[in-house]
Amino acid sequence: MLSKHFLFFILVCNTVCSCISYQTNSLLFIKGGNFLRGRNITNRPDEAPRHTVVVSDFYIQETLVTRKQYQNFVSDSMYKTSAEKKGYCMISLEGMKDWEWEKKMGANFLYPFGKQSNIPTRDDDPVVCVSYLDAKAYCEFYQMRLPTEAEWEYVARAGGNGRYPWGETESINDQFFSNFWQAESHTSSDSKDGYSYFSPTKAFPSNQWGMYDAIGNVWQFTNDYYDSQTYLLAYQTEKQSGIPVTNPKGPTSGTKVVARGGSWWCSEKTCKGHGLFYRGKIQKDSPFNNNGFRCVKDVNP
Ligand SMILES: [Ca+2]
Repeated sequence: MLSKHFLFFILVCNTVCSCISYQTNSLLFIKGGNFLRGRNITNRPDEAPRHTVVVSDFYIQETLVTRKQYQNFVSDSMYKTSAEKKGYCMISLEGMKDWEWEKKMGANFLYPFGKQSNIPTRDDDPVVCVSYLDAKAYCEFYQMRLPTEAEWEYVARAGGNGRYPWGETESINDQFFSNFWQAESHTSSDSKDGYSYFSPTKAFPSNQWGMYDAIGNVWQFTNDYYDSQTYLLAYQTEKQSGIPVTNPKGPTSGTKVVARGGSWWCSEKTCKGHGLFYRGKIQKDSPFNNNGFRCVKDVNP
């Protein structure tokens, strides 16, 4: 299946967006095509039924936006993030209960565990403690946008139809391909994949289309409002017209947006959402220390 697709690696800031003042991470050119979205056997109705989705050509950032890149954006734009406005970020830490969160005062994208934390962070970690609004502002500043839910999944799947880009299991022969949580609960961590918290954006191999952290590490904001009926409506449209939905953008309004892919906080035991089927949803101005993003760019803006 992969041979049907063309992947061009673009060193983009020299060729596509030379107007950008700070270099963002490289863009992958994604040749449009179609993929099967959703699954019919699931206990989550918003993942069904399975249907075909068509997307056009676009570019997508090969890695998640890093903390350093976001810091450059803030320096250049004087932008103030949701966490800075609110005075806190919602954080999780090793030792917490599985669904526990802490409203950490003073935590923001520069201090994703709070200012007194001694947990090390790196410039090439994905930026976290940013909201959807913060992610959208970043992308637009660099003449890009957030991916639609369909665009994100098309690239993350890289031609596959399973739960993960590489198959149906999180690891193969104890080799891990993404950053999730392996322990039975969050009260302890065995970090089999090498990281208790988020990992540098190229710590794990890319998927077959060159996308790093296709899933895992941090949830990824999409530009689509969440609607539990999105898949059902697309399926019905295709059934009635005989034509699959093309470049779907989700509802025109809503209270929450879609985030996909799961994060370092997710495990098989405590967050069955990690993988390529689960559709996360979050308030537009909510910052968490396991949410991040990447941007896309239209071929013909
Ligand atoms: Ca991990």
